[in-house]
Amino acid sequence: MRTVFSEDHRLQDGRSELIEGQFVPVNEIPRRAEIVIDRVRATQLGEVLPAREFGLDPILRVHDAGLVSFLQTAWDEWAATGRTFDALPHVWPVPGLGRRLSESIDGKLGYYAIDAGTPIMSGTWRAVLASANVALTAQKLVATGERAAFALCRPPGHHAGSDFYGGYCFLNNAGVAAQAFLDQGARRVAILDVDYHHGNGTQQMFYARDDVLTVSLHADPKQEFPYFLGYADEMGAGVGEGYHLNLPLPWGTDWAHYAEALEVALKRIRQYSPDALVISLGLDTFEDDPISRFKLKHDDYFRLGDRIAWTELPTLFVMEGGYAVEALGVNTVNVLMGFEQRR
Ligand code: 6XA
Ligand code: ZN
Repeated sequence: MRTVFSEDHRLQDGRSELIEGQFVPVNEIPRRAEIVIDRVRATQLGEVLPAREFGLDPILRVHDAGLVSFLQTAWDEWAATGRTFDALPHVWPVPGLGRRLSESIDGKLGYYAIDAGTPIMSGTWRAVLASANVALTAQKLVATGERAAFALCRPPGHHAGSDFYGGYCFLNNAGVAAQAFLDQGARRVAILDVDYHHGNGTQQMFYARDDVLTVSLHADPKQEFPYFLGYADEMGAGVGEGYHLNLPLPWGTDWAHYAEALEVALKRIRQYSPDALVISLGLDTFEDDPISRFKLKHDDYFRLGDRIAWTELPTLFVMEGGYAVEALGVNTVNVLMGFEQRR
């Protein structure tokens, strides 16, 4: 399987995020992608390709133009006020406060962000655009006949919706790629999100559609970020009703319990009979992940890859979360190797 990677990910290098009432060093660090690409190269998974450029059109197929232009100019607007620290919001338009787009950068940050954990700095836009291009480059490999490809995206994407960003995500790389499959002739695409956190952005952007099936296994939002979405009773709206499946799982979930939910997910995907499968590949289900509470082990990731290959679908893997950094390369490549060994 070939991997697509861009060095520009390093331009997203935040200083701090708000967790449990404190500003702490960010978890979503450049080293994450470096350790994964090192492991890809060490294991000879396959060739590593650079990202091609696709412009804004494929991004604007699923994202609001206002969000995209905000992300392009946010740092400059922030820096123009004389600030040198990363840009973070501190006030949000909850329903009782109305929803006007302020002229102030502070108003804009709150308008588009869902949290105070997703810093914007001078290189953010370049890193974000490169990450989407990584996904689109790998998508093209699969669309043109490769059985599978790995988009080593950073920053991740699954919390970013059509018109909001957050949860370390700015543009929804998996969503952009899914739409690209459709625009290149696919009739149906499934997205399976195995990140520890619910892929709220992915669900939101396709919620009223039946041409993209979204299936997510994640920590129960009763207990975990993003708290407001990812419940089992969210099944889609309008023609999308029945095309969105959430399988929330409790803290402490190990492979035995995870695997049961995974079978439900994979059967639903097979029944849908998509032309392509996009995997939102988060590895924060690992037992040593510092911000998560599932109990998957190194070898379980081979099993995960093997089960995904069982669908026999053209498959695009898109990197999402995972913060046990030293284990991230091994765990990621274990999934991809498990997939390769089955086919
Ligand atoms: C709250 C945690 C953000 C979750 C990021 C993630 N600051 N999403 O890994 O998949
Ligand atoms: Zn996650």
